[in-house]
Amino acid sequence: MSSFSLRDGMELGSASAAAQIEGGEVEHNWMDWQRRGHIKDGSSPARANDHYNRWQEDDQLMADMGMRIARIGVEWARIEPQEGKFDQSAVNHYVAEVRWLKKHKIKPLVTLHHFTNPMWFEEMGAFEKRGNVQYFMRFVTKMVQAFGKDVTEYITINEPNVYAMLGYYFGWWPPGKKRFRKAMHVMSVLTVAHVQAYQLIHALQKGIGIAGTHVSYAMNMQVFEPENPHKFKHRLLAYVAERFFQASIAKAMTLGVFRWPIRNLGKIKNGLYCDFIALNYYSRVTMASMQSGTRKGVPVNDLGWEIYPQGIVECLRFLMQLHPLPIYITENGTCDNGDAFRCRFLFDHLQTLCKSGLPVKRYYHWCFIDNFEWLEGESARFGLVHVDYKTQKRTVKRSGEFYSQIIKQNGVTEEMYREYVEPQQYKINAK
Ligand code: IFM
Repeated sequence: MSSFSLRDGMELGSASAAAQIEGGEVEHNWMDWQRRGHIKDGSSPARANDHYNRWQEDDQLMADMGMRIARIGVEWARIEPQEGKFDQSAVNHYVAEVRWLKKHKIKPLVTLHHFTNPMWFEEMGAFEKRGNVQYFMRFVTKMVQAFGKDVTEYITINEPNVYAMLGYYFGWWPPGKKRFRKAMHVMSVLTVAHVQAYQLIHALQKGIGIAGTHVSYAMNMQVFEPENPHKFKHRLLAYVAERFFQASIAKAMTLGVFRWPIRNLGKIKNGLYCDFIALNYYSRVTMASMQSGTRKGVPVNDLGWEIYPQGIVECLRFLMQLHPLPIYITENGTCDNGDAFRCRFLFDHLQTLCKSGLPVKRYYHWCFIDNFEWLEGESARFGLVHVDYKTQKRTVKRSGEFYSQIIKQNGVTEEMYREYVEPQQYKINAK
Protein backbone atom coordinates (compact mmCIF):
# COMPACT_ATOMS: atom_id res chain seq x y z
CA MET A 1 0.00 0.00 0.00
CA SER A 2 1.39 3.38 -0.92
CA SER A 3 -0.94 5.63 1.06
CA PHE A 4 -2.25 5.77 4.60
CA SER A 5 -3.97 8.14 7.02
CA LEU A 6 -2.69 9.05 10.44
CA ARG A 7 -4.61 7.53 13.32
CA ASP A 8 -7.43 9.67 14.67
CA GLY A 9 -5.98 12.43 16.82
CA MET A 10 -2.36 11.37 16.20
CA GLU A 11 0.01 14.34 16.22
CA LEU A 12 3.42 14.75 14.59
CA GLY A 13 6.26 16.93 15.77
CA SER A 14 9.97 16.72 16.47
CA ALA A 15 12.32 16.10 19.37
CA SER A 16 15.61 17.67 20.41
CA ALA A 17 18.00 17.87 23.36
CA ALA A 18 19.45 21.11 24.70
CA ALA A 19 23.15 20.18 24.54
CA GLN A 20 22.83 18.90 20.98
CA ILE A 21 21.48 22.13 19.53
CA GLU A 22 22.15 25.08 21.81
CA GLY A 23 25.88 25.71 21.46
CA GLY A 24 27.89 27.75 24.00
CA GLU A 25 30.74 26.84 26.34
CA VAL A 26 28.55 25.24 28.97
CA GLU A 27 30.30 23.33 31.75
CA HIS A 28 28.79 19.89 31.40
CA ASN A 29 30.20 16.38 31.05
CA TRP A 30 29.98 16.37 27.24
CA MET A 31 31.87 19.64 26.93
CA ASP A 32 34.52 18.05 29.13
CA TRP A 33 34.48 14.86 27.04
CA GLN A 34 34.96 16.93 23.90
CA ARG A 35 37.88 18.82 25.48
CA ARG A 36 39.48 15.46 26.22
CA GLY A 37 39.41 14.71 22.49
CA HIS A 38 36.73 12.04 22.33
CA ILE A 39 34.55 13.42 19.52
CA LYS A 40 35.32 11.53 16.31
CA ASP A 41 35.22 14.49 13.92
CA GLY A 42 36.77 16.97 16.37
CA SER A 43 33.62 19.12 16.54
CA SER A 44 32.24 20.55 19.76
CA PRO A 45 28.83 21.05 21.36
CA ALA A 46 29.99 24.66 21.81
CA ARG A 47 29.00 25.29 18.17
CA ALA A 48 26.04 23.00 17.40
CA ASN A 49 23.09 25.04 16.05
CA ASP A 50 23.43 28.13 18.21
CA HIS A 51 19.83 27.42 19.07
CA TYR A 52 20.19 29.18 22.41
CA ASN A 53 20.31 32.43 20.44
CA ARG A 54 18.31 31.37 17.39
CA TRP A 55 15.49 29.49 19.11
CA GLN A 56 12.81 31.81 17.81
CA GLU A 57 13.90 31.30 14.21
CA ASP A 58 13.89 27.52 14.73
CA ASP A 59 10.58 27.43 16.52
CA GLN A 60 9.00 29.64 13.88
CA LEU A 61 10.17 27.20 11.22
CA MET A 62 8.62 24.38 13.21
CA ALA A 63 5.34 26.26 13.33
CA ASP A 64 5.53 26.99 9.60
CA MET A 65 6.02 23.28 8.92
CA GLY A 66 2.74 22.69 10.73
CA MET A 67 4.07 21.07 13.88
CA ARG A 68 1.77 21.31 16.87
CA ILE A 69 3.90 19.35 19.32
CA ALA A 70 7.58 19.65 20.22
CA ARG A 71 9.81 17.75 22.60
CA ILE A 72 12.45 20.10 23.95
CA GLY A 73 15.20 19.78 26.54
CA VAL A 74 16.48 22.08 29.25
CA GLU A 75 20.17 22.22 30.13
CA TRP A 76 20.79 21.64 33.82
CA ALA A 77 24.39 22.92 33.56
CA ARG A 78 23.13 26.32 32.35
CA ILE A 79 20.39 26.51 34.93
CA GLU A 80 22.53 25.47 37.90
CA PRO A 81 26.11 26.17 36.81
CA GLN A 82 27.36 25.86 40.39
CA GLU A 83 25.92 23.59 43.01
CA GLY A 84 22.91 25.30 44.57
CA LYS A 85 23.34 28.51 42.52
CA PHE A 86 20.66 28.89 39.92
CA ASP A 87 20.99 31.22 36.97
CA GLN A 88 17.62 32.93 36.76
CA SER A 89 18.29 34.21 33.25
CA ALA A 90 18.65 30.62 32.01
CA VAL A 91 15.44 29.62 33.77
CA ASN A 92 13.65 32.60 32.20
CA HIS A 93 15.03 31.67 28.81
CA TYR A 94 13.29 28.29 28.84
CA VAL A 95 10.10 29.74 30.29
CA ALA A 96 10.05 32.26 27.44
CA GLU A 97 10.56 29.49 24.89
CA VAL A 98 7.70 27.31 26.16
CA ARG A 99 5.40 30.34 26.32
CA TRP A 100 6.31 31.22 22.75
CA LEU A 101 5.61 27.64 21.65
CA LYS A 102 2.23 27.66 23.35
CA LYS A 103 1.34 31.01 21.87
CA HIS A 104 2.07 29.53 18.45
CA LYS A 105 -0.06 26.49 19.25
CA ILE A 106 2.80 24.07 19.73
CA LYS A 107 2.48 21.92 22.83
CA PRO A 108 5.81 21.44 24.63
CA LEU A 109 6.92 18.14 26.14
CA VAL A 110 9.93 18.98 28.31
CA THR A 111 12.84 16.60 28.97
CA LEU A 112 14.59 17.32 32.25
CA HIS A 113 17.66 15.12 31.83
CA HIS A 114 19.13 14.20 28.46
CA PHE A 115 22.64 12.76 28.99
CA THR A 116 24.33 15.96 30.23
CA ASN A 117 25.30 16.67 33.83
CA PRO A 118 26.73 19.91 35.21
CA MET A 119 30.43 19.32 35.92
CA TRP A 120 29.96 19.84 39.67
CA PHE A 121 27.41 16.99 39.63
CA GLU A 122 29.60 14.81 37.42
CA GLU A 123 32.56 15.38 39.75
CA MET A 124 30.57 14.31 42.79
CA GLY A 125 29.80 10.97 41.06
CA ALA A 126 26.54 11.87 39.30
CA PHE A 127 24.09 8.93 39.31
CA GLU A 128 26.73 6.52 40.55
CA LYS A 129 25.68 7.62 44.02
CA ARG A 130 22.19 7.06 45.36
CA GLY A 131 22.65 10.08 47.64
CA ASN A 132 23.10 12.39 44.64
CA VAL A 133 19.50 11.95 43.50
CA GLN A 134 18.53 14.78 45.86
CA TYR A 135 20.43 17.27 43.64
CA PHE A 136 18.47 16.20 40.61
CA MET A 137 15.24 16.60 42.61
CA ARG A 138 16.17 20.13 43.57
CA PHE A 139 16.73 20.96 39.91
CA VAL A 140 13.43 19.30 38.94
CA THR A 141 11.63 21.35 41.59
CA LYS A 142 13.17 24.55 40.26
CA MET A 143 12.10 23.92 36.69
CA VAL A 144 8.64 22.54 37.37
CA GLN A 145 7.87 25.51 39.61
CA ALA A 146 9.23 27.92 37.01
CA PHE A 147 7.13 26.40 34.22
CA GLY A 148 3.99 26.07 36.34
CA LYS A 149 0.91 25.76 34.18
CA ASP A 150 2.87 26.34 30.98
CA VAL A 151 4.19 22.79 30.92
CA THR A 152 1.99 19.82 31.64
CA GLU A 153 4.05 17.11 29.96
CA TYR A 154 7.45 15.95 31.14
CA ILE A 155 10.08 13.34 30.41
CA THR A 156 12.13 12.90 33.56
CA ILE A 157 15.14 11.09 32.11
CA ASN A 158 16.03 10.36 28.52
CA GLU A 159 17.31 6.87 27.69
CA PRO A 160 18.61 5.91 31.15
CA ASN A 161 19.79 2.59 29.71
CA VAL A 162 21.91 4.24 27.00
CA TYR A 163 23.40 6.69 29.51
CA ALA A 164 24.38 3.84 31.84
CA MET A 165 25.62 1.33 29.27
CA LEU A 166 27.64 3.70 27.10
CA GLY A 167 29.12 5.66 29.99
CA TYR A 168 29.71 2.87 32.51
CA TYR A 169 29.92 -0.44 30.64
CA PHE A 170 31.34 0.29 27.19
CA GLY A 171 33.14 3.42 28.40
CA TRP A 172 32.62 5.25 25.11
CA TRP A 173 30.71 8.10 26.74
CA PRO A 174 31.53 10.14 29.82
CA PRO A 175 32.71 9.24 32.38
CA GLY A 176 34.34 6.43 30.36
CA LYS A 177 34.04 3.65 32.94
CA LYS A 178 33.95 0.00 31.93
CA ARG A 179 32.38 -2.00 34.69
CA PHE A 180 29.25 -4.00 34.22
CA ARG A 181 28.24 -3.84 37.88
CA LYS A 182 28.68 -0.09 37.87
CA ALA A 183 26.44 0.26 34.81
CA MET A 184 23.72 -1.78 36.50
CA HIS A 185 24.10 0.25 39.68
CA VAL A 186 23.70 3.49 37.69
CA MET A 187 20.52 2.10 36.13
CA SER A 188 19.22 1.31 39.62
CA VAL A 189 19.99 4.84 40.85
CA LEU A 190 18.35 6.32 37.75
CA THR A 191 15.26 4.28 38.53
CA VAL A 192 15.09 5.98 41.93
CA ALA A 193 15.61 9.35 40.23
CA HIS A 194 12.80 8.73 37.77
CA VAL A 195 10.30 7.44 40.32
CA GLN A 196 11.02 10.29 42.73
CA ALA A 197 10.84 12.86 39.94
CA TYR A 198 7.56 11.36 38.72
CA GLN A 199 6.03 11.68 42.18
CA LEU A 200 7.53 15.10 42.78
CA ILE A 201 6.25 16.60 39.52
CA HIS A 202 2.73 15.39 40.24
CA ALA A 203 2.87 16.69 43.81
CA LEU A 204 4.16 20.10 42.71
CA GLN A 205 1.54 20.47 40.00
CA LYS A 206 -1.22 19.35 42.33
CA GLY A 207 0.02 21.82 44.92
CA ILE A 208 -0.73 24.71 42.57
CA GLY A 209 -4.00 23.26 41.32
CA ILE A 210 -2.85 22.01 37.92
CA ALA A 211 -4.62 18.82 36.96
CA GLY A 212 -3.77 16.55 34.04
CA THR A 213 0.02 16.66 34.06
CA HIS A 214 1.57 13.70 32.26
CA VAL A 215 4.99 12.34 33.08
CA SER A 216 7.13 9.49 31.77
CA TYR A 217 10.74 8.49 31.02
CA ALA A 218 11.96 7.99 27.45
CA MET A 219 13.02 4.42 26.89
CA ASN A 220 15.47 3.54 24.15
CA MET A 221 14.64 0.08 22.84
CA GLN A 222 16.16 -2.09 20.17
CA VAL A 223 15.10 -5.43 18.79
CA PHE A 224 17.71 -8.00 19.84
CA GLU A 225 18.02 -11.17 17.77
CA PRO A 226 20.51 -14.03 17.77
CA GLU A 227 22.83 -13.70 14.80
CA ASN A 228 22.36 -17.40 14.16
CA PRO A 229 19.10 -18.63 15.74
CA HIS A 230 20.38 -22.21 15.63
CA LYS A 231 23.22 -21.41 18.02
CA PHE A 232 22.40 -21.62 21.71
CA LYS A 233 25.12 -19.07 22.58
CA HIS A 234 23.63 -16.48 20.23
CA ARG A 235 20.13 -17.05 21.56
CA LEU A 236 21.38 -16.71 25.12
CA LEU A 237 23.28 -13.52 24.32
CA ALA A 238 20.22 -11.99 22.67
CA TYR A 239 18.13 -12.80 25.73
CA VAL A 240 20.72 -11.49 28.18
CA ALA A 241 21.39 -8.29 26.22
CA GLU A 242 17.68 -7.57 25.95
CA ARG A 243 17.22 -8.06 29.66
CA PHE A 244 20.26 -6.03 30.73
CA PHE A 245 19.83 -3.22 28.27
CA GLN A 246 16.11 -2.65 28.38
CA ALA A 247 13.67 -5.21 29.79
CA SER A 248 14.61 -5.06 33.48
CA ILE A 249 14.98 -1.30 33.70
CA ALA A 250 11.72 -0.73 31.81
CA LYS A 251 9.88 -2.95 34.27
CA ALA A 252 11.45 -1.19 37.25
CA MET A 253 10.81 2.33 35.97
CA THR A 254 7.29 1.62 34.77
CA LEU A 255 5.96 -0.57 37.56
CA GLY A 256 8.43 -0.53 40.44
CA VAL A 257 8.95 -4.25 39.87
CA PHE A 258 12.59 -5.21 40.28
CA ARG A 259 14.43 -8.19 38.89
CA TRP A 260 18.10 -8.84 38.46
CA PRO A 261 20.24 -6.94 37.56
CA ILE A 262 18.24 -3.84 38.63
CA ARG A 263 17.99 -3.34 42.38
CA ASN A 264 15.45 -1.44 44.42
CA LEU A 265 17.58 1.26 46.04
CA GLY A 266 14.68 3.50 46.99
CA LYS A 267 12.12 1.30 48.77
CA ILE A 268 9.98 1.76 45.68
CA LYS A 269 6.61 0.07 45.93
CA ASN A 270 4.86 -1.73 43.10
CA GLY A 271 2.80 0.89 41.27
CA LEU A 272 2.59 2.78 38.03
CA TYR A 273 5.28 5.41 37.49
CA CYS A 274 4.45 6.75 34.06
CA ASP A 275 1.37 8.23 32.44
CA PHE A 276 2.24 7.38 28.86
CA ILE A 277 4.60 5.07 27.04
CA ALA A 278 7.57 7.03 25.72
CA LEU A 279 9.59 5.03 23.21
CA ASN A 280 12.76 6.05 21.38
CA TYR A 281 13.23 3.54 18.59
CA TYR A 282 15.91 3.31 15.92
CA SER A 283 17.04 -0.20 15.02
CA ARG A 284 17.38 -3.97 15.33
CA VAL A 285 20.66 -5.65 16.25
CA THR A 286 22.01 -9.19 16.26
CA MET A 287 24.04 -10.87 18.98
CA ALA A 288 26.95 -13.27 18.58
CA SER A 289 29.18 -11.74 21.26
CA MET A 290 28.76 -9.05 23.93
CA GLN A 291 28.82 -6.43 21.18
CA SER A 292 25.88 -6.19 18.86
CA GLY A 293 26.07 -6.52 15.08
CA THR A 294 23.99 -5.96 11.96
CA ARG A 295 22.90 -8.67 9.52
CA LYS A 296 24.31 -8.74 6.02
CA GLY A 297 21.84 -7.79 3.29
CA VAL A 298 19.54 -5.64 5.44
CA PRO A 299 18.80 -1.94 4.80
CA VAL A 300 21.06 0.33 6.84
CA ASN A 301 21.52 4.03 7.52
CA ASP A 302 24.75 6.04 7.29
CA LEU A 303 25.89 4.83 10.72
CA GLY A 304 25.30 1.20 9.72
CA TRP A 305 22.17 0.86 11.89
CA GLU A 306 19.59 -1.51 10.44
CA ILE A 307 16.38 0.11 9.24
CA TYR A 308 13.71 -2.21 10.58
CA PRO A 309 10.31 -0.47 10.78
CA GLN A 310 8.48 -3.48 12.19
CA GLY A 311 10.71 -3.24 15.26
CA ILE A 312 8.93 -0.12 16.47
CA VAL A 313 5.77 -2.17 16.94
CA GLU A 314 7.63 -5.10 18.49
CA CYS A 315 9.11 -2.77 21.13
CA LEU A 316 5.76 -1.12 21.74
CA ARG A 317 4.10 -4.48 22.29
CA PHE A 318 6.65 -5.24 25.01
CA LEU A 319 5.92 -1.92 26.76
CA MET A 320 2.16 -2.32 26.31
CA GLN A 321 2.22 -5.72 27.98
CA LEU A 322 3.95 -4.11 30.97
CA HIS A 323 1.05 -1.69 31.20
CA PRO A 324 -1.24 -0.48 28.41
CA LEU A 325 -1.06 3.32 28.13
CA PRO A 326 -1.30 5.97 25.41
CA ILE A 327 1.80 5.84 23.24
CA TYR A 328 4.19 8.66 22.47
CA ILE A 329 7.03 7.87 20.09
CA THR A 330 9.42 10.32 21.72
CA GLU A 331 12.16 9.68 19.14
CA ASN A 332 12.47 7.94 15.82
CA GLY A 333 14.69 8.99 12.96
CA THR A 334 17.79 8.13 11.01
CA CYS A 335 21.27 9.28 10.10
CA ASP A 336 20.97 10.11 6.41
CA ASN A 337 23.65 12.63 5.54
CA GLY A 338 22.45 13.16 1.97
CA ASP A 339 18.73 13.07 2.81
CA ALA A 340 18.59 10.22 0.31
CA PHE A 341 16.20 7.83 2.10
CA ARG A 342 14.65 9.74 5.02
CA CYS A 343 11.30 10.09 3.21
CA ARG A 344 11.12 6.32 2.78
CA PHE A 345 12.14 5.85 6.40
CA LEU A 346 9.37 8.19 7.54
CA PHE A 347 6.82 6.51 5.34
CA ASP A 348 7.73 3.00 6.49
CA HIS A 349 7.76 3.81 10.20
CA LEU A 350 4.63 5.94 10.22
CA GLN A 351 2.70 3.47 8.10
CA THR A 352 3.76 0.59 10.36
CA LEU A 353 2.61 2.54 13.41
CA CYS A 354 -0.70 3.57 11.89
CA LYS A 355 -1.51 0.05 10.72
CA SER A 356 -0.55 -1.56 14.03
CA GLY A 357 -3.83 -0.75 15.75
CA LEU A 358 -1.85 0.48 18.78
CA PRO A 359 -2.98 3.71 20.49
CA VAL A 360 -0.20 5.91 19.11
CA LYS A 361 -1.01 9.51 20.05
CA ARG A 362 2.24 11.29 19.28
CA TYR A 363 5.22 10.88 16.99
CA TYR A 364 8.24 13.12 17.62
CA HIS A 365 10.74 12.79 14.81
CA TRP A 366 14.40 12.85 15.78
CA CYS A 367 15.42 15.45 14.87
CA PHE A 368 14.16 18.82 13.75
CA ILE A 369 17.55 20.12 12.69
CA ASP A 370 20.93 18.44 12.09
CA ASN A 371 22.82 18.68 15.35
CA PHE A 372 25.66 17.56 17.57
CA GLU A 373 25.35 13.78 17.58
CA TRP A 374 27.41 12.98 20.69
CA LEU A 375 30.50 10.90 19.76
CA GLU A 376 29.85 11.40 16.04
CA GLY A 377 29.77 15.17 16.48
CA GLU A 378 28.53 17.12 13.48
CA SER A 379 29.24 14.31 11.03
CA ALA A 380 25.96 12.45 11.54
CA ARG A 381 22.90 14.27 10.22
CA PHE A 382 19.50 13.29 11.59
CA GLY A 383 17.57 16.50 10.82
CA LEU A 384 14.51 17.33 8.75
CA VAL A 385 16.22 20.70 8.38
CA HIS A 386 19.78 21.02 7.11
CA VAL A 387 22.21 23.29 8.90
CA ASP A 388 25.34 24.76 7.42
CA TYR A 389 27.38 24.81 10.62
CA LYS A 390 29.70 27.58 9.40
CA THR A 391 26.97 30.07 8.52
CA GLN A 392 24.21 28.55 10.70
CA LYS A 393 21.88 28.78 7.70
CA ARG A 394 18.86 26.52 8.01
CA THR A 395 17.33 24.89 4.91
CA VAL A 396 14.33 22.61 5.02
CA LYS A 397 15.27 19.29 3.43
CA ARG A 398 13.09 17.34 1.04
CA SER A 399 12.24 15.03 3.94
CA GLY A 400 11.25 18.13 5.92
CA GLU A 401 8.89 19.14 3.12
CA PHE A 402 7.48 15.62 3.05
CA TYR A 403 6.98 15.61 6.83
CA SER A 404 5.23 18.93 6.68
CA GLN A 405 2.95 17.57 3.94
CA ILE A 406 2.13 14.52 6.04
CA ILE A 407 1.07 16.79 8.89
CA LYS A 408 -1.02 19.01 6.64
CA GLN A 409 -2.62 16.12 4.70
CA ASN A 410 -3.05 13.99 7.82
CA GLY A 411 -1.26 11.10 6.13
CA VAL A 412 0.41 10.15 2.87
CA THR A 413 -1.52 10.27 -0.40
CA GLU A 414 -0.65 8.21 -3.50
CA GLU A 415 0.63 11.38 -5.11
CA MET A 416 2.91 12.18 -2.18
CA TYR A 417 4.18 8.62 -2.22
CA ARG A 418 5.09 8.87 -5.91
CA GLU A 419 6.79 12.20 -5.42
CA TYR A 420 8.77 11.64 -2.21
CA VAL A 421 9.02 7.94 -1.43
CA GLU A 422 9.09 5.99 -4.68
CA PRO A 423 12.34 7.50 -5.98
CA GLN A 424 14.21 6.63 -2.77
CA GLN A 425 15.95 3.35 -1.94
CA TYR A 426 17.76 2.21 1.18
CA LYS A 427 21.41 1.21 1.14
CA ILE A 428 22.02 -2.46 1.82
CA ASN A 429 24.52 -3.73 4.37
CA ALA A 430 27.23 -5.48 2.39
CA LYS A 431 29.48 -6.43 5.35
O1 IFM B 1 20.92 11.91 19.21
C1 IFM B 1 20.43 10.85 19.94
C2 IFM B 1 19.59 11.33 21.10
O2 IFM B 1 20.27 12.21 21.93
C3 IFM B 1 19.11 10.16 21.93
N1 IFM B 1 18.51 9.15 21.13
C4 IFM B 1 19.21 8.71 19.95
C5 IFM B 1 19.59 9.92 19.10
C6 IFM B 1 20.32 9.46 17.82
O3 IFM B 1 21.47 8.75 18.14
